[in-house]
Amino acid sequence: MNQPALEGLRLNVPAYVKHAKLVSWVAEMAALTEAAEVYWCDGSPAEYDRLCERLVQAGTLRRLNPAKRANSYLACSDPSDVARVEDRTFICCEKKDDAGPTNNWVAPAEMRALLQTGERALFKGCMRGRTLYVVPFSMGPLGSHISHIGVELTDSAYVAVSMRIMTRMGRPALEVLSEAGEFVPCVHTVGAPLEPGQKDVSWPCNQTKYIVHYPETREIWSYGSGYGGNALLGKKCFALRIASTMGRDDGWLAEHMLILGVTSPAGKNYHVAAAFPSACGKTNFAMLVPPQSFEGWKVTTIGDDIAWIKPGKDGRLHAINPEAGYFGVAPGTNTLTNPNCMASLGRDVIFTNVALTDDGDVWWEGMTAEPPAHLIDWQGKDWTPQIAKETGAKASHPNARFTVAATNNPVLDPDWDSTTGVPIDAFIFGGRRSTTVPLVTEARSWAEGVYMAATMGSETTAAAAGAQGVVRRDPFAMLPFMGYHMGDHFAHWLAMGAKLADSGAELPRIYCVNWFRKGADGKFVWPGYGDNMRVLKWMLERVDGHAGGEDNLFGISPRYEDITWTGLDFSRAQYQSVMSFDHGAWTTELKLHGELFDMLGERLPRELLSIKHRLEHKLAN
Ligand code: SAT
Ligand code: MN
Repeated sequence: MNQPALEGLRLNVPAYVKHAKLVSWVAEMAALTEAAEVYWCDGSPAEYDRLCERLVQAGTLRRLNPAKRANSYLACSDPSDVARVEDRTFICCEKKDDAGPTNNWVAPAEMRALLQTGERALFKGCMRGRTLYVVPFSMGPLGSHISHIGVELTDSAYVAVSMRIMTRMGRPALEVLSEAGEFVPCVHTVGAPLEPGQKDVSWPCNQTKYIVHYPETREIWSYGSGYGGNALLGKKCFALRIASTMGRDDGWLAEHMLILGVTSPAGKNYHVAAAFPSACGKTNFAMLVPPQSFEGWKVTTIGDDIAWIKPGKDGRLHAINPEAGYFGVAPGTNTLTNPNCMASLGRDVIFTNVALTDDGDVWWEGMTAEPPAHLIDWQGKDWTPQIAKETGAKASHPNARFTVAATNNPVLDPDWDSTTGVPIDAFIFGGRRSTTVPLVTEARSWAEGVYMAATMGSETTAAAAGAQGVVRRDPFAMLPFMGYHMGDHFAHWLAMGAKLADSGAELPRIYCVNWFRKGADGKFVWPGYGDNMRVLKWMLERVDGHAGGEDNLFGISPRYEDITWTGLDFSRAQYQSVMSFDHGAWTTELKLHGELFDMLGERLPRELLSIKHRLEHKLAN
C-alpha cells in the first residue's frame, strides 16, 4: 500500500461498518487513487439532497422549476460522453477463448498493469483532488436469495446519487453484507484528477476510456466516463456481464430482459420476461397500457431492463429485477407512447442530456407534437424549431435519459420487491427489424426458442456509440453485455431447459417478436405500444392452451382470426405485411445465422446447428 498517500487521509469509516475486508479494500483503493477524502454513502434522503446540492454548486446539475418538476434536476454531459462505449469494454478472463469472439479481450495481467500496477497505471492518482464515494448497493430485493451485493467506489457524486435511484443503496446493503458477506468490488473514476487550485469542469471525464471486467475474480474497473452503463456499475457491468458468468457457474440466468405482470379479466396472473436490445422499447413494453377495448386486462411492471432468473422450489423459473429504478430513453416518450412513464417523471427525477425550457422544465424530441418556441439544447446552445429545420440540430441527445425510482411508477407490480421473485410463463425475444422477421412466432420447443434468441438480429441505436440503423446479430439482446463466450451461453440455456424438463417442470414458452416492420412508404406498419397487448394476449392464450395458430418456417404464428382486433382498424392486408415470409430475405437471413455460428466455432452447441439444417431444408421445400 502506498503509505505516503494515506498520510493525512482519513477513511471516515462509519461505526456501523463491520466488514474488515471491505475497509481494507477501501483503504487500498484510496491509496491507489490518492483521493482527497473518503465518504461512505448511507443512502438516506438527506444525503441525496446534500449531494445534489453539491452537484448544483459544481454546475453538474441544474435544479428544475419545482412547480413543474418537484425535486428534479438536469445534467448535461460532455459531448464526447453520451453513450456506452462498446469498443472500450473488455472482458479480461485468463483464456481469450473463454471471452469468445464477440467480446474485446485483454489478458488480466496486461490489463492490471495498464490500470493498477504499471509505472503509469491509469488509476494511480486518478482521484487526486476529489472525494472517493463508497457506494454499497444490493442488486435485487434486500436479503433475497437471488440478490447480490456490490460496492462501487467512485469519484463522481452524480454516479452516487444515480446509484441511489437505480439500486437499493447505502446502509441497508451493508447490513446484508454484515461482517464477512461477499460483494462485487466496482471501482469507477471519471479519470480527471484535480491539481491544487485547478478549477473543475461541470462534467469531468477523460477521452481515454476503459470499461473492464475480470469475471474470474468478479471485479469491475471503469475509467474515463461518467455516463450511464459506463459508470453506474451495478447495471450492465455487474447485473449483466459479471452476473452472467455467476449464473453460468451457479445455475441461473442474468438477462437483458424487462419483466411484466399481466392480470386477465378473470383475475389470473401471468409473468413475462422480454429481451430487446437497448433503446428498442423495453420500458414502454414494461409499462404498457392495454387498449380501451381490453377492459379488465392490466399490465404491471416488475422491471424494465434486467432480469435475474433462478429455478425456484416449485421447479419453475423465478425472476427478480435486480434494479430499483429506470434509466430510460427520453426521446419519443410521451403521454401516448407511454403515459405511465410520463406519470413517473413528475418528481424526483434526474434527467441527462435533454433540453431545458424557458420556464425551467425539460423537453425532448417527441414529448409534445409541437416543440416549444425556444429551448436551451443539451449542449447549452439556443434552440428553436427554425434552427432545427436549418441545421438539423436536436434539442436533446438521441440517447438522453431519465433516472427515476421504480416506486414512482403508477403501475409498479405489487410483487416487484418480492424476495422469491415471480414465476415466468413466457420469454419474448425481439429485435428492431424493418424487414424479414414476422410480428410474432412461438417456438415449437425450448431448443427452437433458444435458436430464435441466439440468431436474433437488430438495427443498432443511439444507446451505443457508433453507426446507427445497421443490422447486426444481437444474440439474446446480450451482444454488448455477455461476460463469457456467447456459444457457452447458448449451451447454458439448453442445459437449463433440459434440467428443468427432467425435473418435470413446465417450461416457459418462447416467442420471437418484431414490432418494427416497415411498409413500402418507410413507415412502421404495426401500431405498437398499447396495441402490443393484442400480441401478448395471444401468447398467454397459447400458454393456457386455447389459442390457434399455424406453422410457419420457424414456429407457430397466429392467423388473422387468432388475434383480438376490437378497437383497432388493422386489415388482413396490413396483417399480411407484418407476418409475411419472404423466401429471398430468409435465404439471406439463414446465411447470416450461419456467419454467426461459424464465428462461434467449436463452442456452438450442435443442437442449434441441426435446427438450422432443418430450417434450411424446410425453406428449400
Ligand atoms: O447506458 S446503459 O447501458 O445503462 C443503457 C443501455 O444501453 O441500455
Ligand atoms: Mn438495457
